Amino acid sequence: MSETLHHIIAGEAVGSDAAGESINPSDLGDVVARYPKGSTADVDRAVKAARAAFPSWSEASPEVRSDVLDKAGSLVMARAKELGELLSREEGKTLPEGTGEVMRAGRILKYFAGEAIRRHGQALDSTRPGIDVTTHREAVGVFGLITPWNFPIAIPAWKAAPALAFGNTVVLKPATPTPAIAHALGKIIEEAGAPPGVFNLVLGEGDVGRAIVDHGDIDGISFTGSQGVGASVAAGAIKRQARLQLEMGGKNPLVVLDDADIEKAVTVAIDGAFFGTGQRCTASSRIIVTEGIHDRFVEALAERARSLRVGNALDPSSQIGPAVSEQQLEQNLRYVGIARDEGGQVLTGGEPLSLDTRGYYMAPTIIADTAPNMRINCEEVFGPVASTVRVRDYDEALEIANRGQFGLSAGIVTDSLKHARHFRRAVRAGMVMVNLPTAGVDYHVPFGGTRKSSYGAREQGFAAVEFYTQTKTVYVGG
Ligand code: UN1
Repeated sequence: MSETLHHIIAGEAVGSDAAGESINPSDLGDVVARYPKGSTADVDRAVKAARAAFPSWSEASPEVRSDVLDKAGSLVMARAKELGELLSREEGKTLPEGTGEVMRAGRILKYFAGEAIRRHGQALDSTRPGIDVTTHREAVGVFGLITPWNFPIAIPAWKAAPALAFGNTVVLKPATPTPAIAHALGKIIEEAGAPPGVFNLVLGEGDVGRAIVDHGDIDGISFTGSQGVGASVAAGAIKRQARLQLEMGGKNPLVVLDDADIEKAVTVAIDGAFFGTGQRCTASSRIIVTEGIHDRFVEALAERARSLRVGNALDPSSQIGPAVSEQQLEQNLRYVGIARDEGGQVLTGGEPLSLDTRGYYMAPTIIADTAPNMRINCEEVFGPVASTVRVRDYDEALEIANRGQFGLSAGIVTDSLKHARHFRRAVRAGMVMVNLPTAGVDYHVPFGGTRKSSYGAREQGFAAVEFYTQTKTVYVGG
């Protein structure tokens, strides 16, 4: 059964060309949805609708916005099974991952229902006697949200929910491979009572994103995606001085020290590297192992990787789903080839898999004996591919972990408090995980990285208020 989608503009279903197809990556014969390919004119209409809705939405009682988000969160959670299936069918993550992500989106909406009514201003003593100083958080205006396919409901939720909570209106452009689940979120936000124009959705391809970046009446842009596209979004946004937030790639190191419990280290590495088919910007893709544990750990890791069941995302026994698209699968395989040519040893995986249904399947891949500066250790693959690097000791592990252009998440597996504490302080990353996978984060705390992984204010939790509000400082004398 294939659904026909529309843009959501000013509360109306717009666009009926159904020129695009969203295909199930686990079963290429299954068309999940047909959608219209938006144009610059559709973006312009959506921005006009968002602008028109802004005054009354931003001036409404915070309770009104809180109620909409709370209800949207409840609706999302009540439909978690059905939406989780849709997500897994469209994106290819396993059913528990798909349903889990839907629940997470629901929680995010509910968290920001609370944030809407929490007091975010401050009252301070002036340095001059008899004067009061206060700061106020005001809505900014219209936000353009450009979101990726790998968390196709959680990321739209974690950008849209704070934007709406603080009184802004939005135009969302979801990633081309995953329009149906983003559309479902949009319909739920409408059903929860968001007035027409508060949440707009324009489906389509890269030119829709470009039109958002270039639109003179969009006040801020939040983007999650690749570093290359992020850089061009930044150039366009800065040219017209739009507010800007980018979440991009990672090449996240996981350090395993000699004193680590092998079982625990393998479990952490497998989760970080392969769950979600490795399609997480927070995935552990460089596993840096000290020499005392190296051989035993790498052998156990490869054995566990071989035992993972790759299959149709909708089959409950699958542990790893397919890559999202042909292009992504090709990229994964290309990087395996590059790593081989550079001298890496492919211990397991590295090949596409033919299963019962035709899909973009690939075996989880471990490439051992890699050197830190090989391309496989510098560039983001975004698939179920992890490399291992042998090091002498903690100091060398840290030095290698800190190399490269990215700095999103970094993990360490150790029982040494001394090394865990030092790593926490010395590693150059926005998020540090001790005895935990580099991926998998909470929704109520800041998310983001350093260097080329992120740009602008942090996302999520209490940090989101920075990006989605502007501060007014008020001085009152007698
Ligand atoms: C997670 O690790 O739970 O695109 C979230 C991504 C990140 C989200 C990761 N922005 O993969």
